[in-house]
Amino acid sequence: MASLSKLPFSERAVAHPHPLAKRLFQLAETKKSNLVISADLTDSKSLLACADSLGPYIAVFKTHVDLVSDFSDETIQKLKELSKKHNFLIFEDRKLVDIGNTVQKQYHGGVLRLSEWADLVNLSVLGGDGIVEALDKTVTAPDFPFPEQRAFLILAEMTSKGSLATGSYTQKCIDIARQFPRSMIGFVATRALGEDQAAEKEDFLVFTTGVNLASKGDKLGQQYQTPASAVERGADFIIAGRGIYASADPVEAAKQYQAEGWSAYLKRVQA
Ligand code: S5P
Repeated sequence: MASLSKLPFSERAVAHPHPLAKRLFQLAETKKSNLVISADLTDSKSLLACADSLGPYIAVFKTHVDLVSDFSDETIQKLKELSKKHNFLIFEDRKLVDIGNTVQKQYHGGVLRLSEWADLVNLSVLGGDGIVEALDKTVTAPDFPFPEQRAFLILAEMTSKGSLATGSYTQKCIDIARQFPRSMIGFVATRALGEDQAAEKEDFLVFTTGVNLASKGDKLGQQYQTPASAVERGADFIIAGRGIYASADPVEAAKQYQAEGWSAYLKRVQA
């Protein structure tokens, strides 16, 4: 079958079985943005100011709320309001990795109450598929308060030097995701995954981190590519952090990443 990443988001929105994926494709198309800001800021005021100023240019706002020193219910309340105001999804980059019973409690309840506000959360399958089954059960339970409004991404590759998430591990991520289409909608990866073996109607979303226009990497092992190269390799959504929020003019930088990411996407779907 034709590679799904060559189809426009509008068509993928119609065909996708998961309501949250549909919503994301639609809002990306409306805003002409496949940009995710990785807002790794360490206080609520900066985090919320970032969401408000960059909100018009992004499809998804990615958080690490455990970095936020004064994180509180109010932070979340305000972030949710901004996600409505600017029409973006919230992705908590929590990288859940534990036995099923533990992650259920970390995701639904606990101090972070992720299920109440994070449209997307990612996880690692280091411990096998029990974590996936547990989270799938949580969000598909008849009494889950946000039915079909929550989904997960599997961390199938990493951008850091020496990453062990390669080869058969990455393949296993694809195999596991295929078993849980009601909750696993895609991957954090550096390229399109599984398309060569894709089953009819399968459409995993690919989020690619390590995107930066000005740098090739940092001193702690991070490795970067540009928005265009990420999209050419199969990224549907590009994730940029310091390249935007640490630049001299974050709004201008966000506009530039948005424009480059979107034009690379258009080039891909029009090829
Ligand atoms: O492989 C990965 C996966 C993730 S989620 N490499 C990454 O860098 N990340 C995250 O993306 C990382 O935790 C950080 O939040 C962001 C990259 O930030 P930047 O400032 O280097 O763009």
